[in-house]
Amino acid sequence: MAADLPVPVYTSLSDVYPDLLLAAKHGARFNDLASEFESRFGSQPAYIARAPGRVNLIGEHIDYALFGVFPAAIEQDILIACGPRSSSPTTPEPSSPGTVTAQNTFPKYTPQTFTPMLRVVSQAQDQAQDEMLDKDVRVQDWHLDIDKSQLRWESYVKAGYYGVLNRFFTSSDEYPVPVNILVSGNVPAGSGLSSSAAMVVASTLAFLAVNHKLDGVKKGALVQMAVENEKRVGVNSGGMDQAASILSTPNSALYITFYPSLSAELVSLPQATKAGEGVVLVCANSLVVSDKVVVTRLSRRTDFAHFPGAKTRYNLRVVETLVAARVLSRKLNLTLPPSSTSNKPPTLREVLSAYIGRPEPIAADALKEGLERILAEIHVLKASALRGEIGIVGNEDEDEGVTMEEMISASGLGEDEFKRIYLSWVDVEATRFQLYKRTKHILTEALRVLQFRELCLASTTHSISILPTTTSTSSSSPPSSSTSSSSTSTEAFKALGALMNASHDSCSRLYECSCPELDELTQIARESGAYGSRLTGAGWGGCSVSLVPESQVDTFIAKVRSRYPKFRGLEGDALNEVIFATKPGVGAFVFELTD
Ligand code: NG1
Repeated sequence: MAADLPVPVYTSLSDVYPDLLLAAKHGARFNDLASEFESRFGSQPAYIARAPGRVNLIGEHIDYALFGVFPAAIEQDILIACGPRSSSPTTPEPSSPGTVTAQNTFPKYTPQTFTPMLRVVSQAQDQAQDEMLDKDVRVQDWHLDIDKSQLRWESYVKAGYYGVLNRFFTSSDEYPVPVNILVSGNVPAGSGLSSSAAMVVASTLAFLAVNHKLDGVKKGALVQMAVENEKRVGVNSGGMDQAASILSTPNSALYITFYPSLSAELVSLPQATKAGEGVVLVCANSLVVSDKVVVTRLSRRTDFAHFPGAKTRYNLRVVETLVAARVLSRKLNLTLPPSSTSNKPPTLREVLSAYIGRPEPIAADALKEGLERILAEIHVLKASALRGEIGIVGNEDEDEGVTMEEMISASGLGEDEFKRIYLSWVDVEATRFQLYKRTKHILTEALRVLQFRELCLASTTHSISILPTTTSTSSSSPPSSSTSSSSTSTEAFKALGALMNASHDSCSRLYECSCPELDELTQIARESGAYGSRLTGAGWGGCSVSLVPESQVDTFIAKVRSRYPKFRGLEGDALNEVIFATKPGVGAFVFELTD
């Protein structure tokens, strides 16, 4: 299983990119970074850690409801060159162990120097540790100041370092080396392509490598570390972004599930039946900055007051879907596991589990069937139904939602308890809460992800499990969808495209996480030859992803460029930065420089 594979360390890029053109292109980037490092720090870097961004093909806003998602690594990545810092006239020996001098090739990110501090753990912990641990184990932990109230580029570097320090430098006679690092990369920031996860993964890898701690570190363990590390920046990330960055392999997407535990499966997109009939993913940046991005980068739990989008966007959706899960379980008389009823509110995935009534892990076919059945019952969440009005009015788009009072009453909780469970950790603002529309999006989107996976499996016949998996993700069971394995690849691509389009429409109409520009961009993409097009990531701005016939990429990009107003007049690199083709790419690795 790939989770058990070691993190790859290469000394030649042709081992990573067998395609000569690709190897040459990336070789030039690695060389440039190494030369720049040498000119800034006076010596060659020892390693370059590399972690890609990701695009989510389908499965939006359902990871926090614990439903499976379908991302893939993109070619764009973050590179971190690093080397132990030795004394020289320009860089005198630092006084403290583990001091980091961090620079970025982008001039707007100013150089930073920071030193981790050893902090004595509390008395109680101290005693407990004394009893449990050998004398030579440190009863202090490492601390780095990470400012969660601002977006600072070095916070992501520190987040990666933090985990390495506290996991690998626990012995009292071992200290991290002083390090120089130089960060570069081409994952567009704040566009839904997970530049932050790529930064944290690359940083974690760089500090492991430069401290000679990479031996024996497996990919699965690195995912867990990177998820924990990213939380240091205040992101309660579900693991989608880090798993995609680390576990991806070329030409495969990942089906990642979170319940009952994190698991991932490699699934290839359908292969072309004839040469030249394959597909690529085209990412296009709407050039609208998502307000949400700022918010989740800081924290989903604190400090929202000064980011107005938080109250009405991402965090509001999280609250609406959690409350909807409780109300639905009550309306359907479901018994939820005790663990999910008190301080940890149940998610819609847990409600579905109780509804299906089988022990977890539940296989994909049973999940699909359960989703189809429960969808026929969610009208109980409509505002009119919750108010007990006779004769349900309006279609789903017109459901007006419920007031705070109506929502509390539907939850069956007292006001204080409701606020403690659902609102004490987040600040949201709405006059109406949309329980029905949000639930309909989440459940139909979860179904679309399963259908998408099935279509891919039908045309590729096998999948590989790469983390400890549930039976639902490790099976290679034949799909039961209407597309048979004898379908042509074009039919499969059309069916995948239709699911992507339906996903976007649901995001736009039911989840209301699109924006006029993303709606326009995806519409233009569909009219310019894409099999399907949708927003990717949180939405409210950022990127779209389109499934495009490989042979038509240039025409497609030219058409989108001429029609999407914000792209008009862009040429060369400026255009390549906002719209680019990518295929599921290779996951994170370390490049070791040899003399
Ligand atoms: P982006 O904004 O693309 O990083 C965010 C969340 C994901 C997921 C998507 C919506 C973070 C770090 N990531 O993605 O977990 O919820 O929105 O599908 O907040």
